[in-house]
Amino acid sequence: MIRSNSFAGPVLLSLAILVAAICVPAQTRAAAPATSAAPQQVGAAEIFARWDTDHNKNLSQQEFKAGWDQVQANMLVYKLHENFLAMDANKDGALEASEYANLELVRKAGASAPPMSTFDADKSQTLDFKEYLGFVKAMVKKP
Ligand SMILES: [Ca+2]
Ligand SMILES: [Ca+2]
Ligand SMILES: [Ca+2]
Repeated sequence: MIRSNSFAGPVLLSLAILVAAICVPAQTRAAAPATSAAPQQVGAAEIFARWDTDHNKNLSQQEFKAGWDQVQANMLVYKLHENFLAMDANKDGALEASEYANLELVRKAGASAPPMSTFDADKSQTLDFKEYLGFVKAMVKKP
């Protein structure tokens, strides 16, 4: 039973589903010492417990925000990864110059877009996902 303040209820439940979908629960599963029955259910209760960092069975606004921010961050990485895969036209797991040039952020920036080499940390002439994240971070940073 979740009977805390306004945040709980259906919102939390849909969040739980969202989080369960995003986070591969490998770590949590390894940590949990095999609770007899359903081993792979990441339920609302578990999410709640994870977010309730001071374990008072109540989500403070701060705890909620921290948890929510995490979800947002996960979502963002998830979306960026989808975008990365979509832009990887030849499906080799990296973006080369021609694919880089097609990125929306690059096209929008036009002539002022930094060359791909700026973000190619390992000088492979391609951007892997990690380098791509660096690129996105740099490009969306508001001046
Ligand atoms: Ca709490
Ligand atoms: Ca590619
Ligand atoms: Ca690279």
